[in-house]
Amino acid sequence: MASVEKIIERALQGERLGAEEALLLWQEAPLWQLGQVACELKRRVSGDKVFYNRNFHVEPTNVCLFECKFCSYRRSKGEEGAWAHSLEEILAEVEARRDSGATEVHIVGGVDVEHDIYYYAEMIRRIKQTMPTLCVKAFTAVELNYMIKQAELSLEEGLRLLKEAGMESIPGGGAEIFAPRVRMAICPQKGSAEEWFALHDAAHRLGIDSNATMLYGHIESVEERIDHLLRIRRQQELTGGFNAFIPLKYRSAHNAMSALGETSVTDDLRTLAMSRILLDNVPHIKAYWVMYGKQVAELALSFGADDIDGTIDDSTRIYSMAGAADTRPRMSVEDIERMCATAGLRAVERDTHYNEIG
Ligand code: V47
Ligand code: SF4
Repeated sequence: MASVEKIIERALQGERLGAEEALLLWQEAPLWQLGQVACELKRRVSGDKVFYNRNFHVEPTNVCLFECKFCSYRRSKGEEGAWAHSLEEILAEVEARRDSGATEVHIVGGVDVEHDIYYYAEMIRRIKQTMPTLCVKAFTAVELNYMIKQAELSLEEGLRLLKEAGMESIPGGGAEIFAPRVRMAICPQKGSAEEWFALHDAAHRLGIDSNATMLYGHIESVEERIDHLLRIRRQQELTGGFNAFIPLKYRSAHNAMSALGETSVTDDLRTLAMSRILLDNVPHIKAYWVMYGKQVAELALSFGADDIDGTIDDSTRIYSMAGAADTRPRMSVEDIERMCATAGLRAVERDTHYNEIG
C-alpha cells in the first residue's frame, strides 16, 4: 500500500484518491500536512478569495413529521417551543429586509404535513414579488421528496413547479450520513441515500443547482465519512450541479443523542481538509460559521474552506437550539472582511450561484 507521502504527492498532482488512500491519509497524516495540501488545492480553485453572501433564513415551521435523533429543533404540533409562521408573517420578515442588500433567502423547516407543494410554490412566488432580486434557495431534499410525493408528482414535475415559482437553488441538508447503518440509527424515517441523490440529480438536470452536506461527529466511522464523500463525488461526475460541500458538525445540546457529546476541533479541521482533498470536482468547501462558531470558522480557512456562508442577520435557530454559542447569529460585511484578512485572505461577495458581486 502507498505511503502517506506518496498519497499526498498524488493529491498535489491533481490525481483522484480512492477509498483506501483516503483512509490512510485520514488516519495517519499529520494535521499540519493535511492543512497544507488542502490550502494548496483551495488556492488553485479560488486563489486568496473567501466567498460570502448577504443572506437570511426563513424557517416557516419547526413542527416536523419525522423525529431524527440528532435534531434539537423539531417539535410536535402544540408542544412547547413549536412555531408555524403564517404566510403573512413570512412575507413581513422578507419585507423588513427589502433594503438590506440581501441577495439570498435560505428557506428550510420541518417536514410539514399541514401545507402542500402548492402552498410552498405560492410562498416562493410571494417572496419574489416582495423582493424580486432575491435568490430563493429552498427546502432540503427530504422536505422536497415529501411534498412532491404527497402531491403525486414526479420529481421532475414537482421541481419544475417550484422552479417556475422562483426557486433557483436547493440547500444541502438532509444528507446526514449516507451509509444505511447510520441512517437507520439516527434518522430512520428520512429516506435512503438513493432518494436524496435522485432529488439532486433531477434538480441539476433541470438547471437548479444545489449543495451537499455531511452531518459528522456522532456514531459514524471514518470509512462511512469517506463513503459519503465519494458518493457525492460520483454524483458530481454525472450532473456537475453541486456548488459547495458543507461538513456539519454534530452539535449535542437538547436532543436524543446528547450523551455522545461533540467531536474535537482537530477532527473538524481534519474533516474539512479531507473534504477538500477528496472532492476534487466540487468547487467550494463551506465552513458554516453559525455551526462552528466564528473562531473555528476562521481556522477552517487554513484547512481548505473557501466559503463561510453569509451575514445571516439573526434569522436561524437550528444551531442555537443545538448548542451553538451564538444565540443571535449575525455577521456584518466588515466582520467577515476582518475575519478573512486575519487569515491572510480576501473576502469576496458572491451570489447563490457563486457569481462575484461588485
Ligand atoms: O439536514 C440538524 C443539520 C441540516 C443538527 O446548503 C444538525 O448552504 C448539527 O443543511 N447538529 C440543515 N447539525 C442545515 C443545512 C445547511 C446549513 C447551512 C448551509 C446550507 C447550504 C445547508 O442541519 C440538517 C442536519 O444535517 N442538523 N440538527 C445538530 N444537532
Ligand atoms: Fe425534522 Fe429535519 Fe429535524 Fe429531521 S432534521 S426531525 S427532518 S426538522
